[in-house]
Amino acid sequence: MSTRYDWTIEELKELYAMPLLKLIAKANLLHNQLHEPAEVQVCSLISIKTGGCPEDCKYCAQSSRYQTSVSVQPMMQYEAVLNEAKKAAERGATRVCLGAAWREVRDSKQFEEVLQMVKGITDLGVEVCCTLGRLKERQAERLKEAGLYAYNHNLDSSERFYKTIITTRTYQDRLNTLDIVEKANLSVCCGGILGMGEDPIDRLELLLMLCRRNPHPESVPINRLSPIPGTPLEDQPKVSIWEMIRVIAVARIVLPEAMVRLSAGRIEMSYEQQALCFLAGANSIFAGEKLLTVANTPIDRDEEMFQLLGLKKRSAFAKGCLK
Ligand code: SAM
Ligand code: DTB
Ligand code: SF4
Repeated sequence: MSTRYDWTIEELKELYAMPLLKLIAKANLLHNQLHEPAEVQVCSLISIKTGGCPEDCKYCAQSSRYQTSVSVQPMMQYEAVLNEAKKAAERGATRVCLGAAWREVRDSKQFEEVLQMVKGITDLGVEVCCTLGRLKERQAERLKEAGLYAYNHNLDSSERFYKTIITTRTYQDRLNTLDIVEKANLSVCCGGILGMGEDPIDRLELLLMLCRRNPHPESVPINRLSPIPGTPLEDQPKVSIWEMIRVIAVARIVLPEAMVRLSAGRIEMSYEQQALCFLAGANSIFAGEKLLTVANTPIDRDEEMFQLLGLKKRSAFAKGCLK
């Protein structure tokens, strides 16, 4: 099957509305053809600069607009970051994502430090991804030169719904940054969050936006909102696992070669629920005690799940799919 860039919203709606087991079967067929189904990539997050972000993303613990339990922290030191990355790699992580609560990258001493961290972690033989907010062409090139593998910049939802969640930047700003990332030959990581009060159509419009990009993003994180006390979304009801599975399956079908990452919200999922997500096409998780600021599934539970399901941890820099 050749990669398609001309999906329509009607087609996505049809997929989303399929009987669940049929939808999973369809996604699983593609997943087995294009990926090694027993393999899951383990990623690890390091929040190198936590809190105090000037943006107003309504879901985020790190926005300075909301009173959350997250306090502003100074940027982490090189050694501490490298140590965390080493520990993660020893536990089987083959991708390390460095996050900073910045609106944008500035040409500064801190950026130079990030470049050093990227170099140091890349030398450990793992894929490094950064999520630092908006960035300029030259900054993207410098990250690439330092060895950066991927850049994460989520679109989060449909353009229509995005406006109700974030007012300090536009959807178009996000798309422009994605273009800059792509131009620097960095691998694009772009996904979204479920459970912010959006309609299913918003989730599908996000997927449509992603699968109409040429090339497709190589990495698509699917987050379930982790409601943060103090943020406007603190009381959002939890999105059902069935909705999660449907989104993952549609993502697998329309973005067949991408890594689909089961991201925030895994802590509340049973092994059985996660197994269904893997069957539907998810092939990566974030492991470690914490995501950026919130608690994640305990490490020993993930080890047990890998044992029980007979999963293998994917190696670094493996080609995205078997094709
Ligand atoms: N500041 C950078 C930016 O905006 O691109 C990166 C950091 S941000 C924490 C990365 C992504 O994590 C967000 O785009 C969102 O999809 C996800 N995220 C943030 N807070 C979350 C929450 N409370 N629950 C679920 N996902 C969340
Ligand atoms: C992504 O889409 N999810 C990860 C990663 N990319 C950077 C981050 C999840 C953050 C969850 C909320 C927190 O820890 O504050
Ligand atoms: Fe800042 Fe990123 Fe959080 Fe938005 S999601 S408030 S940009 S750290």
